[in-house]
Amino acid sequence: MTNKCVSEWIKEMASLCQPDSIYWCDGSIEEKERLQQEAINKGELIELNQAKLPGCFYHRTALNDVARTEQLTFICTPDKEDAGPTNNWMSPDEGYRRAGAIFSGSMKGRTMYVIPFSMGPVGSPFSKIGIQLTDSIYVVLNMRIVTRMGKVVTAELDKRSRLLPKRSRLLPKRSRLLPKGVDFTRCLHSIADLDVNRRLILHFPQDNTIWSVGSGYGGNALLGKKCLSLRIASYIAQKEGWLAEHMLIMGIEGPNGNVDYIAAAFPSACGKTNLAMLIPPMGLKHKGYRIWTVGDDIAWMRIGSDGALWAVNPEFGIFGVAPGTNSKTNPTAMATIQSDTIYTNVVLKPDKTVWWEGGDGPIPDNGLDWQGRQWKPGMTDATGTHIKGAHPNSRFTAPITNCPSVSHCIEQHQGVPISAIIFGGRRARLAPLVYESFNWQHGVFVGATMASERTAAQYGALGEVRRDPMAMLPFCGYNMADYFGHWLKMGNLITKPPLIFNVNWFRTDENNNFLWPGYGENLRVLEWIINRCNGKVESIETPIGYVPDIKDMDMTGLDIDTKDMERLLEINPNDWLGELKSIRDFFAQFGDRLPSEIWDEYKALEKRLQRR
Ligand code: OXD
Ligand code: MN
Repeated sequence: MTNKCVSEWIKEMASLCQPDSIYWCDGSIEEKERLQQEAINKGELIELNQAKLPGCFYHRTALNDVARTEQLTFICTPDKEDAGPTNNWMSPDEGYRRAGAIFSGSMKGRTMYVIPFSMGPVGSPFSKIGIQLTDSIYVVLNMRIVTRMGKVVTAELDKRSRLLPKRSRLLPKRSRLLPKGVDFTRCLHSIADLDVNRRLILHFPQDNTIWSVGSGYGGNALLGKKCLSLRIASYIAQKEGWLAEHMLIMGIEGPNGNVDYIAAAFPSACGKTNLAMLIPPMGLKHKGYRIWTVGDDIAWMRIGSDGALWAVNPEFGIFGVAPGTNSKTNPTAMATIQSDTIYTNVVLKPDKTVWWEGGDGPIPDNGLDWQGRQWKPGMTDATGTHIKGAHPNSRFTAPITNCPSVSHCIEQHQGVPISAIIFGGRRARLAPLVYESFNWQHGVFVGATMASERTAAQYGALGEVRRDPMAMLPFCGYNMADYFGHWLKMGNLITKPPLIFNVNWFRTDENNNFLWPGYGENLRVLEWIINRCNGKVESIETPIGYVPDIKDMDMTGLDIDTKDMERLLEINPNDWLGELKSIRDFFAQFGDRLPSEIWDEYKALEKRLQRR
């Protein structure tokens, strides 16, 4: 490593955390095997049945460390207003002081692993380099899957630093005041003592720095993912003029062999991984559709020299939710996780294979649950509640290259051109199956008013709505009002903008039965969307946007009657006027900072609805 700035930063962090040793990860297979063995010896990993699941391992988290802890996640900007009302805020001084006290000596008796990683293809001028320091082998092995890491990235960082003017390579006194141009995200992570009262996930956008302490859970600890690729990247993207989004990217190869790419934002647990890996339904098979998966969670989108929007998946792996994943809901994901996968908090079967609720195969007679306790189906706790074997947020981490539908474009430095942006949420009643925005500005309003309902079966009271603009509520690294403003600005710069749509797979009838079958059948909606992008079909104008004429949707092989299709596409102006109240309350918290264009769209929608 020739970059003095990097080595001095590591020295400074090591003197804070006091590890026994420091190890630079090279990303080799030998290193992976050595670390796996060490993790097995320490009880951090269990080797799974290598005949049935080659290269697969099992991990259990601490009981209190099973999900992202949004309440302990902070944006640390000098001015609270810059974090905005939807983020937790702490001043940088307080953040460094409070987390510093927990990091202090936290790696005594441990090794500090240095992980150089690239978000995006190595060598692409659009990719961002990070270095994560961590004391967790589990984190190293997961970062190895979800990012490109090791020697190649170290070499790339050295190359970038050689290209800098000499003076900016000099080391400043305080690492967090690094000079402009030294371009890597400083990611410090320690599991410390896994005490939830000593857990903090801190982002310092001005310093290009992330400090995460006290958690080993993926979303909190794999710092290249949510922390860098969304929170820090969204801040950088605003400065540099691009978009960092919580979106899947998929290619739809049509009957003529053309591939149209779409990017789609859905709140967590609304089926992004399933959509990105969709299998065309039987009824459309004869058209020869193929789906190409570029990414299932994050999209970085830039304006290309052609004036279109081009998207890259900065990740290299999939960190997916296990429960509910099976050969019917997502056969492609099931194929993806048969090798080289780390399973976390699922059921461990006696034959050292794995299972989860809503998974494949018969329910095992017994096994060890995610807490390591003996588990049998039908067990109940003291209150009579059914005990689940797998944690509801149990996960698999798998290389995207394992995915049978992986796109050959994942290494393309400029990414793929996006024809359509899709926003979506879970709405039992309100939103139609699909509608198209009138234009970019209206599309930004559609994204900004995204919301998802909690169902009685899932989280809370039926119909309760959580507003989640662009599915970025937990991930926007700066004031969300400014984020809307940035989207609007981007619209002025993109000369060939994608069309913007909204979809809702979850509309139900009066008996709470889903009206739309979902899964592979969603391709019928995507087909209409692509046809709209290519100017092949007309649409019907409504107060909220354009909806399909039913005759333009290919329903071959799908038994759904016209009345239900009409209900799926129905727009009830009174319901929408009610929705406007919730939208207004949400927007009000941004005060004067909310761009006037968003209020213009609000008022225009209100007027169109009142006219009906
Ligand atoms: C999420 C995830 O929580 O992708 O959104 O893990
Ligand atoms: Mn996500």
